[in-house]
Amino acid sequence: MNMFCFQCQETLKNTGCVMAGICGKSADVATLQDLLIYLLKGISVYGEKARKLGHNDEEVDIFVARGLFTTITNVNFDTDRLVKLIEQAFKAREKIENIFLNAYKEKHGEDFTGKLPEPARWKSGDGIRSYLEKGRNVGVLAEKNEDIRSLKQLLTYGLKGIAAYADHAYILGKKDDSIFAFLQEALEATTREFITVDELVNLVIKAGEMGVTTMALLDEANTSRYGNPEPTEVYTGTRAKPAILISGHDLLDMEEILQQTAGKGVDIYTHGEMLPANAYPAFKKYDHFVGNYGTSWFNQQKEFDKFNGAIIMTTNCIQKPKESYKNRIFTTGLVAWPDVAHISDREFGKPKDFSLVIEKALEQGALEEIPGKKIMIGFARNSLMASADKIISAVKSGKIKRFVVMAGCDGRYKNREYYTEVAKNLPEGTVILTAGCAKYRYNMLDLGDIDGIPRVIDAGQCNDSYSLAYIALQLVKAFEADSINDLPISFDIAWYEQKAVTVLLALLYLGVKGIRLGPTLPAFLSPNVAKVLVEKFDIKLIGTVEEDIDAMMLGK
Ligand code: SF4
Ligand code: SF3
Repeated sequence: MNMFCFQCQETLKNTGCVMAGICGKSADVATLQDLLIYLLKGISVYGEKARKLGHNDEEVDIFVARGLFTTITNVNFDTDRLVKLIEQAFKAREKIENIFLNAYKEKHGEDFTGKLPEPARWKSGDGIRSYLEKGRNVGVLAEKNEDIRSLKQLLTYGLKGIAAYADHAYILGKKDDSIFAFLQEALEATTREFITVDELVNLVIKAGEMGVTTMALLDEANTSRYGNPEPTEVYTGTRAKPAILISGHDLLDMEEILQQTAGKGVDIYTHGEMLPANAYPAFKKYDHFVGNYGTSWFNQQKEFDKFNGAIIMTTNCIQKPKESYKNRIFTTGLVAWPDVAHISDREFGKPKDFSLVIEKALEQGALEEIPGKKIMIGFARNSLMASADKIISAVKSGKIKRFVVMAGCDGRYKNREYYTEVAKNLPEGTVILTAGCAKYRYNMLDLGDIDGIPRVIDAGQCNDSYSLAYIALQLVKAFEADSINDLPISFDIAWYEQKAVTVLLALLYLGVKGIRLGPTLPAFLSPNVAKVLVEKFDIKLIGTVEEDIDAMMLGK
């Protein structure tokens, strides 16, 4: 075994990647990521203690969040960058250790002499060799108790999603200290030798609560800066002009690229999870913002190969670039692939400099013109609320019989055809609510509308699942129901990476029962932990299309 990782839905044989990742992650990258997480735990040991004494350090707080985000599936594949992050982690640990020790001495009048867990103490030899050696012993399997391991990983993956959303909000100038505090409280808890199953379950539910808080914060960050998404028809073809394709979730990158390309004769298209950018008023005003090209992440090799322009990846999910486009794809932010040009971070108060990407787009010349259809997007919280009366009366009159939430991620395997078939075969009177890249399984189908309400309501990125939860809670009020479970809503969620774990935990925290999850249950759920989730929340694995549709229509 060279490595062990089972954090995503496509893990080898639904047990764990052991030689290299199915995602393309090398054993070294996986091992360095394990060491980085280990050091983040060490930082959090001090961070949590310092906070209890009224101290924290914002640089350390955001470093912990970014460290977690870096290890999400399909973000960072570059050993050099991970080595740098590990070096920074040692520095951050030292910084927060000193803050804690000083605060302790100030409060107690003596030095701290308590015992600290190993991640807070371990010192390395220099360089990658010693990192790899240590990383091999501190990964997932270091925890021997299967159920504790399962809960610790479920918690850690929930934290990764929270961290990613918190970082997106932070980049846009919004922060909430309770989120940073929780990331460190929970990471510290995973270092405790005698932590119980109950304590971990409570932390997992709290991660769901913090997931809601963080998605709400990001929603506020996005909408306060770019306006509320509006129902928008998005063109999916291409025009014969030089162009840049933007993928990922980072809206500030989107904004800056639109600004820097204005009047340069370069068109802008979104890909994957950037599609929702087309619905924001602040972006729609640009004439050179043409629409969306392509589908979800796993099709990128095929789709980028055919897209003749420059491409930029702002968050996950990057795949191994093919030679045909390796010289015209760029990464930025936390995304990294060895030997792929990287656009550096912002210097304080200044935008990123995307001129290399723009030059590349111009150098490439015009795209081939390919006609495409138009798809409707932009049904986030605000625009859904604007149609609330219409939706409520359609439910009361029986025209809408059921909502099916089909949010989450897309993935490469054939069993995901299930979601296309469910969408195609749901009876009239059903409305699909979606967010995340899962939508690409059915957003090109012509499913029509119900009195002007589209049968696929697309709220946006995976973090915009917040809008779906928000609207469900508004319907609870409108129908004077006791909970979401009393509404005609079913949940048929697709997961792939760790942000979807956060969304799932958020739904559990909101009390949603009977969620269908697929295309497989997470490999990191031990039989006992899976049993708890089934007993407490009635979570179920997807079945056949027919059985599931019949059951959902009966509210089961
Ligand atoms: Fe395997 Fe997924 Fe981990 Fe990649 S992220 S190594 S595919 S489990
Ligand atoms: Fe998709 Fe990667 Fe999860 Fe944000 S782009 S949903 S998989």
